[in-house]
Amino acid sequence: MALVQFPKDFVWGAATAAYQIEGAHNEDGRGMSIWDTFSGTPGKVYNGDNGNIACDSYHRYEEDVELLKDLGVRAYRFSVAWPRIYPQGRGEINPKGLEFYHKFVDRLLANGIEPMCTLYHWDLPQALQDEGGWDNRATIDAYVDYAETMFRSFAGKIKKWITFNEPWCISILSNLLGEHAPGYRDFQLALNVGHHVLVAHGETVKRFRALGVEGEIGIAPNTEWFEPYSAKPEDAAACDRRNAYFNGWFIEPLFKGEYPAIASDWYKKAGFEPPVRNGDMETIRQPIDFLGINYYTGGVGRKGDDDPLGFEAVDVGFDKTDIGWNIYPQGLLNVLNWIRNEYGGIPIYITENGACYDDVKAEGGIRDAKRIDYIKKHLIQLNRAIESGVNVKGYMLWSLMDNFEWAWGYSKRFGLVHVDFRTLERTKKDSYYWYKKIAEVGWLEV
Ligand code: JJW
Repeated sequence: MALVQFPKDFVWGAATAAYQIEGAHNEDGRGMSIWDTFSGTPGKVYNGDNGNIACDSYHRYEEDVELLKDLGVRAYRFSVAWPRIYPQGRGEINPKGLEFYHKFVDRLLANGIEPMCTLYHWDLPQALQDEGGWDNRATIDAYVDYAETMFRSFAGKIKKWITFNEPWCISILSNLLGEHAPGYRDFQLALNVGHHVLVAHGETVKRFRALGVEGEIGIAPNTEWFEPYSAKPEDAAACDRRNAYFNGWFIEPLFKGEYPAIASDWYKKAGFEPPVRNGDMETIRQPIDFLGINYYTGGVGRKGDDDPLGFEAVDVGFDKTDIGWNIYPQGLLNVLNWIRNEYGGIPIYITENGACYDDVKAEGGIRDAKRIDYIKKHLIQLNRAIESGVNVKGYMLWSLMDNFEWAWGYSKRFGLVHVDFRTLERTKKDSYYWYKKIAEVGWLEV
């Protein structure tokens, strides 16, 4: 038996996002977002599910804070619905929207839980999408103004800010693969969106500094890691391209002010380039206070001919979670080592990691041993990174509770807390009690 010990001041937390939990889609002046539109379009979301009610956290936030309090976490990562603050994306502020988040944040603070606020977790106001969304540079200005409104309104209350959740999903998944809102399939559009999101991030960091906001600001890219199937150089090169396409594209510009050549050369050959204007890359390279890392999966890959990247994943028999993703804990260590080696000692928060498993309901509880096992294995790799000197400050487990899992609707559960989506009743799973102990003592036994 060995003890895996985390630093004394390590921040244990849990995460959610507005559209996935809040519900109250048409209350108190909230405007429409692209996810209302997308989930209202037949065939886009499993079972025709939508976030109209979700976990009803808009009304049940006191109960949710109680769950966090009892869980014993020091931080809660949540997101703000932009269309609650600016129903049309810009212009008139909706005071009821601000009021809701003030009541909620006050409640967190009163319970000793530090708010970590994501400004954009995919729910773009539909009014802005109607003008082209992130393809239109005017959306950058609207976003920075929304961010400033939040900084001013929550000065002294919220001290950790995340500009964007998962730029790869905002651009590629939503505009090339068509799986998420707004659901397009156009690579040039995806590159435009990704670039404008990064510029909006940089402009927001500039505004944050100019306003002298007390606190820290960062961004939360999602990462995956692929290692080569064989020692053949072409397999290594294929994985380098895959990692550059998924991870480097959205991380390298933050630190080096350049897109990774490994990917951009490839795209250029195919006739695609990001729409970089003078000064953009300098803007994107604004120093940030921390980097958020979301990590769930990865695997093994090699050179392949069918895919535009010249890459193919190889199934080498990894166990998978119920969402079909490989369980590859060492990929988390590889991502963290890569960041440290390439970009230095930036403080890092794991802003998402967690596991999708269906319930195992049993007498007296919900026996989600597989979720516990997944989290444990990732925490061990995280500990190896910390012991190796990677500057990891905290871990925000996805998710506090089962919620609307985007294109999968309510069919995929990531929560420490089970939610019955008919009655909205919350039930603590075994993993909740297990994580509570970790958050309390700061170590685990393996
Ligand atoms: C990849 C599907 C190809 C969320 C993906 C789909 C590929 C046709 C979980 N992270 O709910 C990644 N999540 O809101 C943010 N992360 O490709 C938070 N990444 O299809 C969680 C989905 C995801 C994905 C889902």
